Amino acid sequence: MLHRYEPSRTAPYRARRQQILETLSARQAAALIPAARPKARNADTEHRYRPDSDFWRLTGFGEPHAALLLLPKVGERAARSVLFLRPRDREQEIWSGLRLGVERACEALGVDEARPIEQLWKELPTLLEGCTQLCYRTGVDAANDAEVLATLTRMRAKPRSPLPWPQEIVDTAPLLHEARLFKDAAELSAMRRAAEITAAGHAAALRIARPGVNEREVEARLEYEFRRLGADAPAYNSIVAGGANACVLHYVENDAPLADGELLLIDAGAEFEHYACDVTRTFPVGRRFSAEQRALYDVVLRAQLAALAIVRTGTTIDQIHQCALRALVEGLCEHKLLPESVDEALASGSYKRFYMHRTSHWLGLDVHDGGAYVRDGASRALEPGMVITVEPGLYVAPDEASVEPRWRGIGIRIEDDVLVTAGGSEVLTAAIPKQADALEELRREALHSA
Ligand SMILES: [Mn+2]
Repeated sequence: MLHRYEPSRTAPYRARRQQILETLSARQAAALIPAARPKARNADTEHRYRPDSDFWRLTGFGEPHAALLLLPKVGERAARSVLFLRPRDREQEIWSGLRLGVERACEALGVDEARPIEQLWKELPTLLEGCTQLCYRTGVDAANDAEVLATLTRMRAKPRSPLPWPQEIVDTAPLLHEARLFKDAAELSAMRRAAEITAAGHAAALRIARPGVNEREVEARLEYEFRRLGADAPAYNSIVAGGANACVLHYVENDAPLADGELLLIDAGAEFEHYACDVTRTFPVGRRFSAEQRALYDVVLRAQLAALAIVRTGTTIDQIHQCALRALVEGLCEHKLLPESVDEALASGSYKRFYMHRTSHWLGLDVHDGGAYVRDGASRALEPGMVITVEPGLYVAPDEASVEPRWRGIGIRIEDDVLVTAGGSEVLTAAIPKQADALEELRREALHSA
């Protein structure tokens, strides 16, 4: 158990805490970041535990029933990190697994102090003395919210205390999520591993997909590969959508048989050390794309490559979207799915019946990672260390009456993850094939070996 907490691995977490502590000291603010609470699935069964992303990024500690308190420099007292966690308990550990425990926490995690979680609310008022702000995210956990309010109310009731107390509760998200936008070396290494595992999963899925196989078998094969290679879990519910199911953007039933002549859209990514990968590929269930499938596939791929080509420092998230969108609309007009001109379609928004989502989102600990997309009222410019997805698609609903029947029921999305670097960008998921000819070749091989 303790191998999870090698002291040699604490450096990145310590550096991230240090960065936040400096900001907090400048504001005379403390930050309280609770661990996620285990969630019931049904009756007395819980979902598999997944740490809160903010808590994990600052601690690397994966147990529930814990909280990180970051305290600013106050007078002579240095800034410090205090971890509240469950004490060792032999009887409990027999049922639910070994605990790190209070005694070992400082060495294992590099925090300055460790205390039993049972003491958190009792000791918090004393620890917060001298702080004028408390950074804490309300609305996530009602029980914690009530305790935080009670704590501040208790402190307010001691008006003769010589030290100030927090008179403001400030959302932690702007502080912590802004930091999360810029990935450090350890984070990038986890994201690269998540991308490798995801590539293996997609390759395995491509090998077993064929007419008659159920979407759920493809899902299971993909996720088998994720887990086999060390992923925590899929980073989000895998989408394995044959044929017109791909026109449902968040299709997760994954329970229909695949049919020859249809496409299969797979949107699935591994989570490694709690960092997400997010990839979509679309390929024929049989050996070949039909003429219509190929025409739209090439439009989406062209749009994706055009958008990927402009990812660099200074490009805005909106420019990436506009670039992909224009290429998609050009293709829709070229193939007469839209009757008007490209500029008319862009102005009227008529394309939205085929492309109704945005092109990019931040990626990191959360698949739709935190962090502001808009700054000073304008779309934000990319900077080195940021990771985004680029994922244009086209979806022609099976009942789309405005187009010829031969186009209906085709859903295509192509999605990669891109790191913005000092010199340009790096596609983290480039190893997963997406050229139409390469996909047909892989399909021939897969079906041949059947
Ligand atoms: Mn995505």
